[in-house]
Amino acid sequence: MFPSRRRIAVITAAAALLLTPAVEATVAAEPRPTPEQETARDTAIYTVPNTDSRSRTAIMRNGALVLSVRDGTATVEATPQQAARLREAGFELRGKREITDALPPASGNGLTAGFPPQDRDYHTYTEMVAELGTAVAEHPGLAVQSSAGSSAMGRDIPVLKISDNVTADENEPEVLFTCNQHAREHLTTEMCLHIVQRYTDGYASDPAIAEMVDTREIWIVPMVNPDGSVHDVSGVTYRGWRRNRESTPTDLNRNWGHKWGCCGGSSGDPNASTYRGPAPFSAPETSAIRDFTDSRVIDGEQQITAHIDFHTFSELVLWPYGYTENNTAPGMTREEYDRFARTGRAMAATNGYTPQQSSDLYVTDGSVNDWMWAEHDILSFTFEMYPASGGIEGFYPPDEVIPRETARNDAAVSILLREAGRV
Ligand code: 0X9
Ligand code: CA
Ligand code: CA
Ligand code: CA
Ligand code: ZN
Repeated sequence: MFPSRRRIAVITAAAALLLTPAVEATVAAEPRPTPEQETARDTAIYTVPNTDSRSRTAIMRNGALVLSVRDGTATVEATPQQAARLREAGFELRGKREITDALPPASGNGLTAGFPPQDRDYHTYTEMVAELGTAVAEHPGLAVQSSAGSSAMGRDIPVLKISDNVTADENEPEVLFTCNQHAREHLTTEMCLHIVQRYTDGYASDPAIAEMVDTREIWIVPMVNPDGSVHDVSGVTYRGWRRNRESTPTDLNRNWGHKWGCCGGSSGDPNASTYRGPAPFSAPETSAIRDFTDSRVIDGEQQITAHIDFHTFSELVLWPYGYTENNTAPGMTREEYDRFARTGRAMAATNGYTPQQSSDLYVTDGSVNDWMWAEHDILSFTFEMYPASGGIEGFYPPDEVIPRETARNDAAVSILLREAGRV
């Protein structure tokens, strides 16, 4: 069923492009980051041996970014200033590789956006929208599209709902999947589209899928950060872009409102890739998902009980809190922590990822999971997808891995849907 769907989607997307030739250019006219902010241009990748969660948090506090960790050796992305600060602080930075030398070729020219021919199975923003349209057209009784709001540059942020009696709001546990908060993490958009496909195309033939669709309401946001995602694929190489595209770009996963900026887990430097923004929810993309989530409070009760925010990469299952290394904290009892750990470990046992509290990696404040849990008691996880480790190329695995690496999370997603019913 998928190949024909894919063909239809490609045709629809092509038609959409023909009909609206100036869309990218018009939309792109709004906020303009400064030239230095166009690419992660002057950043380089290093390895730093013998790190632990404390020292990785110190690395992040300097505005640098830990991309992955293997046996204590961290792969770190840093500007020259950040690298100098880290060395002054006593870190050993090895094996410098300029990011511009490592970014794989894309096919854009700054105005048009798209994946290069060898990565054509990845969906651009336009193709993602077409794919959702196809899912609704093929399954009008199971799927409805709505909007969470608009990005900084005015792009719609689509939300797909999947359930039986989908146009009605039934009294069923609701589950949220979000993808692509970080622009360059394109495999996550494919993960969300895979979930769409699995719970629509799979309904007629798979009784376990049908049971979940009948007893849950599933919300899917394939691209939380459409501007960043389009920007990342609009150059002659991939740009290694992480943040949104406000005039001063914000790291969306440091912009959420619980304990925002509290604990050295984000940066106040507008040039840092973990810049938290000027205020909690200052970014239109985070405030759109916040408003959508708030809108699921009905008669004083949040309907969404479970959530996964997909990222790449490192093959991890992470749970809150991210802002503190303590397991328990205000709003997180021992029992609640144990439920996170138990569910996280059960999911990780199915996909081979490493399960841990998110601050075991490094401290993050203003992340989505902390807000979802603290504000709404939503069982909220981060999945860091394939690959397990690597440098900047880890964000750009060949499109051949998409089917395997998205299906790899099927059992984990099933576990979360089941757990969502235990409240
Ligand atoms: O730093 C992040 O935002 C995530 N890693 S990434 O390499 N994709 O940027 C990890 C976030 C995990 N933190 C929490 N869930 N609190
Ligand atoms: Ca390929
Ligand atoms: Ca239903
Ligand atoms: Ca409902
Ligand atoms: Zn990410």
